[in-house]
Amino acid sequence: MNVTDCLFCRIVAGEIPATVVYETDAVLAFRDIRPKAPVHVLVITKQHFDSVVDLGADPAAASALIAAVGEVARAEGIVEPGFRTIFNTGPDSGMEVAHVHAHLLAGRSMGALAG
Ligand code: D5M
Repeated sequence: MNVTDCLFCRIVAGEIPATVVYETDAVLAFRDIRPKAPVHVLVITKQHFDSVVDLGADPAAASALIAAVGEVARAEGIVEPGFRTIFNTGPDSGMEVAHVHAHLLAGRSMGALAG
């Protein structure tokens, strides 16, 4: 993908507004525009990776993203009672934006993934 066509690259570039809750040189976290829970934050790497599969080839970027998940969770006050973290990948997951992002969902009971 041409990164200039990537929605989240355009948010990183400041071309599209977002409600940013956390930022470092490597990552950006902002509120999801269609929240599925009282707290719904997306954590992305500023560098473009199509998915978590590609992110895994860059340990420094992967580490920065996971560290940011923890920082955002602390800042949002959701470490307790907990939160769900989701990486969608590919069409079967319902992935809409092909720029790696962790969904942080909290503020309600998520229920078990499998019964
Ligand atoms: O999730 C992509 C998520 O991105 C989806 O929950 C909506 C959200 N989204 C789309 N556009 C925006 C903007 N402009 N700001 C904030 N959030 C946005 P996926 O895992 O790809 O299905």
